[in-house]
Amino acid sequence: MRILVTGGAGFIGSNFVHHVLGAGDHHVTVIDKLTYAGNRASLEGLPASRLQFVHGDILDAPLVDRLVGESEAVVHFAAESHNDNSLDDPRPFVDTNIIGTFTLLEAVRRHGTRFHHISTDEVYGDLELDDPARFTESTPYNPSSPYSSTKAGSDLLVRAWVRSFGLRATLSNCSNNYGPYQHVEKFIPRQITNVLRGERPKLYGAGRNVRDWIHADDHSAAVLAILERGRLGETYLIGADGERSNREVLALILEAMGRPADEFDEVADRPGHDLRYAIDSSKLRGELGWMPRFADFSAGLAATIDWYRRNEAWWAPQKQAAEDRYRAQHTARA
Ligand code: NAD
Ligand code: TDX
Repeated sequence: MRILVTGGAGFIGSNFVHHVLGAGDHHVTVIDKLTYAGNRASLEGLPASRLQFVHGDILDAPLVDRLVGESEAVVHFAAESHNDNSLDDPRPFVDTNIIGTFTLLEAVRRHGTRFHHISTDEVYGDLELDDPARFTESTPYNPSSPYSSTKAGSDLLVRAWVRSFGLRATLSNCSNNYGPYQHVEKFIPRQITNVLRGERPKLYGAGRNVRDWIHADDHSAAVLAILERGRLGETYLIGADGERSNREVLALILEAMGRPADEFDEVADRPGHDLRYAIDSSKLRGELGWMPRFADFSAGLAATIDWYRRNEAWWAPQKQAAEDRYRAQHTARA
């Protein structure tokens, strides 16, 4: 299959490209704007005969139309993805996540191309810590942040294009990913690289917030299964039963890296910080037989720590800029 992958130089997009090119004889074209979050180095070492890289913006309608016309399927990862940045400056989130998705949908509609939309569990808002409920495909949308509201908006556009125009599309909403190639602004790589640089990890507030962690390669396998065998028009939730508080995750990182358990700072909390996310992925497992391979979170985390140790040349150029952004955000909010 000839697959157009948007945002393929980002964290999950690049993991997906590695997964797809390793899983069969698919051909992948990546379109990526190479924002601060995109990195061509994340696609190094892949077979050049089956991978084409196009440096471009998903808001560029003529370019998108041409690339969609050359593809049999589109998998849409490109987004502004970081909640903290969306609190600072929401505009790029509206542009890329909403108008960018609209631009793709219109091209896919013209060409009749199969489309898979990548989204997040954050569209459902948050849960109480002691709530036995988990998100399902029928949980009402209730996003909290500029990031999650623009992702919710993009999901609704896809659903409307399916209903109104008969688009051949599927959607997936996944929980928090971890693994190689994740930008150092995000929680797990930020703390790992802080420790590697001799700096103290930063926990927002008391660290009680719970995230439902899944390895990016398990996310990729689920997306490929939905692309190949999912029912058109359907939404699938992707999660690996990985609920942990931020404090627990940080304790695991410190332990795995041989640092004292109290060697971190509690810093100002994120405004509007969602308390807990939790995914019920029974539909995906039951219909498509998908199961996570990285069932042991501590082992997956240890492998991820090892990856950041071995790949300092990949992350070091972005570390200072990411920490400078955090400093500016904290000063602006103080
Ligand atoms: P990321 O920020 O690491 O990567 C985003 C990529 O999109 C970058 O390579 C960037 O250059 C590119 N991009 C941004 N704007 C663009 C534009 N206008 N045109 C073309 N390319 C553009 O993000 P990520 O964490 O890999 O997330 C990928 C997708 O998965 C997003 O849609 C996100 O909402 C979703 N998602 C992420 C998680 C998570 O835990 N990170 C969980 C569930 C869903
Ligand atoms: O330094 C930090 N300290 C800290 O305690 C950072 C960067 C984060 N946190 C907390 C905030 C969250 O509770 O850790 C948790 C995870 O934070 P992020 O890595 O920023 O992820 P989150 O806001 O949960 O969103 C992620 O998962 C869902 C992705 O960034 C989104 O793109 C995805 O949709």
